[in-house]
Amino acid sequence: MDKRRLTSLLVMAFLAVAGATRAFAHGEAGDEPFLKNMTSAFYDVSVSPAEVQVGQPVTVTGKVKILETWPYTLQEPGMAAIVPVVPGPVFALQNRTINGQSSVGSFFAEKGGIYEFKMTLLGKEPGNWHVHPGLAVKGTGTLVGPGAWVTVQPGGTFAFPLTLLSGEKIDLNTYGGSFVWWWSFLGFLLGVVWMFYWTLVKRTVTNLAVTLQLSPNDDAPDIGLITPRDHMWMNVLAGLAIVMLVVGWTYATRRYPVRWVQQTDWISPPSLASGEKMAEVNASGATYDDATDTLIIKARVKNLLTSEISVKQFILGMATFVNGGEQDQAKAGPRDFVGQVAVDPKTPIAAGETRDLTLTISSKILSDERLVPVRAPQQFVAGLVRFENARGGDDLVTIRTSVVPTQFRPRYLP
Ligand SMILES: [Cu+2]
Repeated sequence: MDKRRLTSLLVMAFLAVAGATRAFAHGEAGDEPFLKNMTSAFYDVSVSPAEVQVGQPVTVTGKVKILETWPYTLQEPGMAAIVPVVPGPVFALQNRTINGQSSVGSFFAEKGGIYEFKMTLLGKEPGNWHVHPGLAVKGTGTLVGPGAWVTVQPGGTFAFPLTLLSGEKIDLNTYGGSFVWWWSFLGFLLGVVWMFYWTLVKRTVTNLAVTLQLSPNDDAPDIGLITPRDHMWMNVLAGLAIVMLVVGWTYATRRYPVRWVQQTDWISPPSLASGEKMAEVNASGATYDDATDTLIIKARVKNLLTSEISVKQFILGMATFVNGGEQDQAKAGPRDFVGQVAVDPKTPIAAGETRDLTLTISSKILSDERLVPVRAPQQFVAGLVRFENARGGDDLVTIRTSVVPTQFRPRYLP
């Protein structure tokens, strides 16, 4: 490579690094829209407090429903786990419950299931981190819920005390750490000696022009390439490696006579009902204006109760749109993922009444989080309409409808 090309490459690499602005969030918008809105709906999510010291807990609570509209192109959900989605091991998961049951590992999940979760995370690394709950589904991947920023302040100390089955109390954060480090280092040392022996002292690698002249099985001791002395030293290194293995096995067997294979703890969480059945909803179509981020859904709602009900929220993937003002929105979840839905007509739906409703959502969240498909062969949105009755009870009804785009935002060209 000539000097000019090298210089321009270096300049480009520098610009790429220097020009990068601080990355917000961590790619939650990256998934295809159908992966968010057709698979699941997260709601009532809370991440608190927003600021802790190292070693202190952050609690993530909320609910997720695996929608009945789960795309047929994906493997059926059967096994899942609620996981914290954070940038790297900056928190440690201390505790997790699904529908009130302690969940060390995964759980058996099903379409239509509602899973109420609670996770306790301990701050490990100081910094400002975006914390999401996620639903990791076997065969599909992790579906990300709404996130909130949490600042972990330096100053505290991180510890993870644990009692083993034997009754021994350990700190998981440091347990066995120095042994693992030094033992690995010993193996590394053997490798380094071998590597330096053949690259610094011998001419095998450094003088490729010479070694290439020889046939593969020629040691060429006459020109001093691989001598009987080299064979002897290599046998010593191989012997040391075997000694290390035998010492390791013997030590492990004598020191830890009780060994148990790593356990998988799967649970079937108790099922959670979505509440009293209040309404039947038939969505008859939707339009999406890409230029103004406006989604309009038409639906026919039948009130099944003997008292009036009203639409409280519309939940779309990781976002919640609230039929209410600032106060109601602040309570609905992490603020960046909460918007407003306008319901027309506004009045509550009377007992037994069937009414045609128009839900209008005009929000940047739709395009920022890519919740509505605009350039896909299947243009669907699915979500939960949340009804509330006069006594504060609620019901979530899954709807699915096709979306017709009314305007496209220009792409590629300014
Ligand atoms: Cu994020």
